[in-house]
Amino acid sequence: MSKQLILALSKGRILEETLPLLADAGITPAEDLSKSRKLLFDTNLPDVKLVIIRATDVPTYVQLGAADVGIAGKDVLLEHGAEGLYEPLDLDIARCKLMTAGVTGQPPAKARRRVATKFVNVARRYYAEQGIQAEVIKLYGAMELAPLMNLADEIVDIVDTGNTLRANGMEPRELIAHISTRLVVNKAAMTMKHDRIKPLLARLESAVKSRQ
Ligand code: PRT
Ligand code: MG
Repeated sequence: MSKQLILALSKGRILEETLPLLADAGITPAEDLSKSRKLLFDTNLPDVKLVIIRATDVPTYVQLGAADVGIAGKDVLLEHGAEGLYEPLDLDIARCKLMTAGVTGQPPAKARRRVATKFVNVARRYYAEQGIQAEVIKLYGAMELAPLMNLADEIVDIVDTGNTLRANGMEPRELIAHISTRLVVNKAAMTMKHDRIKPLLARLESAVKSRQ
């Protein structure tokens, strides 16, 4: 196994908060990410490279060893599953909540509940644990639309301020999980590249602590 370290970063909203933490840990991209269409970047360190990919693809890259280390939301990790991954560090960024939500003032459906979400595994697990019969409907975005269009009775989605729900006549209901961004490490890489990963973890951990 090469001693090169590949870090998989989630593009989108997590990226903006990830880069300053990485900079504090001594890693900066060799070029301006926002001015490039590239997906694979060199850094100031000759043996560290960054891949910038869809948040939902980060666990797959790390699990299969295409990347050694990844940065992804706990929501994505819960949905994907943790097989082959260590999750040694909470980066304490992009905090939000995974919640159920429904139309404001409308009581939850009594019989089999129709639930629209992109988090189908999380939703199936949650409703089963609650002993609620649910038909989980996979959507890829705009979950808030589903109850308005009578596609579903409830949604499972990320809530931060609640403004998106309110703007669509919906209200948050049950908390499923508190979410923040986590660092994940490929289990084999943690052993084989321990001498490289351990100091990176230590520097990121102190970068996180210095912000709290
Ligand atoms: O775009 P793509 O499909 O690739 O992925 P994505 O849309 O999930 O990526 P992105 O960049 O939007 O979010 C990545 C990660 O940010 C998520 O996996 C979470 O871990 C984290 N995060 C933190 C959030 C939010 N806060 C958040 N508010 N992700 C999404 N939202 C959205 C939410 O989906 C809803 O539409 O914001 C809306 C709710 O916000 P409020 O403030 O109106 O409640
Ligand atoms: Mg998005």
